[in-house]
Amino acid sequence: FKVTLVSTSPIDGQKPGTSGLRKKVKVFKQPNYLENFVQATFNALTPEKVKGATLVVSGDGRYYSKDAVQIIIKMAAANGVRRVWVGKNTLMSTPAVSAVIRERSGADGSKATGAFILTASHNPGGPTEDFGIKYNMENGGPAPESITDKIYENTKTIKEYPIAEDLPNVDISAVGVTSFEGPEGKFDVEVFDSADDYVKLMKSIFDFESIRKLLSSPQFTFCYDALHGVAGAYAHRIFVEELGAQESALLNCVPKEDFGGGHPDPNLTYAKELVARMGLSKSDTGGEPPEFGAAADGDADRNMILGKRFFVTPSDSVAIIAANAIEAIPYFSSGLKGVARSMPTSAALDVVAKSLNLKFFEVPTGWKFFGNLMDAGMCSVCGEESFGTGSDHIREKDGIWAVLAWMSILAHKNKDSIDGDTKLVTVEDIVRQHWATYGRHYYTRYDYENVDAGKAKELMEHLVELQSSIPEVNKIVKGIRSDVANVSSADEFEYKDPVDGSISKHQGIRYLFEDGSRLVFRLSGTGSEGATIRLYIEQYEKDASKIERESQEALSPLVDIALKLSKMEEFTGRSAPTVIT
Ligand code: VG1
Ligand code: CO
Repeated sequence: FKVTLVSTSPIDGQKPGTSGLRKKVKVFKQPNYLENFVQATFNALTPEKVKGATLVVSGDGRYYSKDAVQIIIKMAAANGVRRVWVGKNTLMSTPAVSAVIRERSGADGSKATGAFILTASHNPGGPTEDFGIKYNMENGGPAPESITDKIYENTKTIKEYPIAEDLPNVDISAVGVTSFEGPEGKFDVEVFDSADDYVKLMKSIFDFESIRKLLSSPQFTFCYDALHGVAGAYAHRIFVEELGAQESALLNCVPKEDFGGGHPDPNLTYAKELVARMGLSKSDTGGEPPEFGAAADGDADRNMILGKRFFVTPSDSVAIIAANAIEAIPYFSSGLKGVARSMPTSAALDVVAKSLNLKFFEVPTGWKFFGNLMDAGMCSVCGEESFGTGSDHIREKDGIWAVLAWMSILAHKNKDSIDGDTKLVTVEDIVRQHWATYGRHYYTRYDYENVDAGKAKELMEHLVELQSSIPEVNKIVKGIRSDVANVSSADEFEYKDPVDGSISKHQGIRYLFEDGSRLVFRLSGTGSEGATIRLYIEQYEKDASKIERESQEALSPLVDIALKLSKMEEFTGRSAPTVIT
């Protein structure tokens, strides 16, 4: 193939957000839009990560992925990349990409040093919906801010990019290697099924035999909903073939370019079918719900964990996994190096860390901040309130890992009773037992999606301004509800990375109450249009007689305060959030 140099000019708005660049497909389809961003990324990397390197290019298979893969292959070839690894039909979950970078060796011993992940995660897909791209580094984790800042700077000055225009499109539906000869030598594209690598990794972490036994018990029933995301490409292999679950346990497990028209976000609002099956919706499906249910997002890095008629908050989930990991999961049997959560995630994990005497870290929202801690051997288990849970087996959150972690805990708790007629220890039992031991963190998140960006900014500014006088804040708070604790401090969260010393500012506005309650306000960094305001509300209850309340009811005084303090309706014109999780 030949290399052509195409001249281009900068395009506005290519700043990567919390997890890469996410825009409407029609934006990505503009001339040079994808090309500029890809070249800006190549130019942000050190030369040896490009010339002669091995790169992974794949994603959740959403609409436009097939075109994008071919463009990136041609640009990689022209930039002197030695080989590109592609998942069959462009499919590779975000955690699988991370695993492939870390674990996979090519036939000649080659290792990948980075990846372009093509996904907009939990955002809907299709011609009128979202596409996205992000770059992951040699450790398998998302590019740190130092790199994403450089990428953004490069998008503002880009003048040209090289591309191998005459390189024929590679058939990505067939496994195998295609070789080309370019000006700088050989260039290979290898298409493979990443499920093999991923299954192998999961088997090295969990005791599949004990999970198999759990699944074979007639008392234990299970349901997994991939919401037509890429998790479906792994679910059959793992849950049915390896662990013996019934085919009927899999819902929406055929990956689709448009996620079947749905919103591939595993929460109580969007995972409707699963929620109904689990007996958690008004339109109950009738039959007896399964004992355990779980769902994934588009790129399979998120998870929702459900018991029969029971919802596990993601903040509780990571705390419960951390509390049980050493006993229930072989990978952790020698101990946890530390645990970490994102700032808005509830403090349930903090309580576990304290009681087990574990190192603990609070980082800004977004998985990229956990990677440094893990690389430095300081963190084993981490999670976010946004249905993300994971460990240092890779450098991304991992939806299927979380399900296997819960299955392992269930298997462990039931190891003596599974064959007999002792009553099954359920998901709900495990959570209630956890609350009884550690106290309960009532928690909810209100999302105001697609609000006017200017108004959202004003609301945030208003909240920052208020923070200059805590007595004034308390006067307002007491005027709204006299039955809540005082606000003891308020700030904008700032993080200093303990490994590299880098500082991330403006990571969310916090109001901290004397009794441990918190209100947090953030603007989302993953939307593709307008602004999304996220409001996180949390209240800690240690008193065992008060841990059984209904969450929205327990939190209603704090919700009231948050809405009035922020003048939510005044600024946004919204009387209710779009989504409550
Ligand atoms: C959201 C979540 C954050 C998560 C991020 C990426 O970001 O809040 O916790 O890490 O999505 O998840 P934001 O900036 O919109 O609040 V995913 O599954 O999109 O890779
Ligand atoms: Co995701």
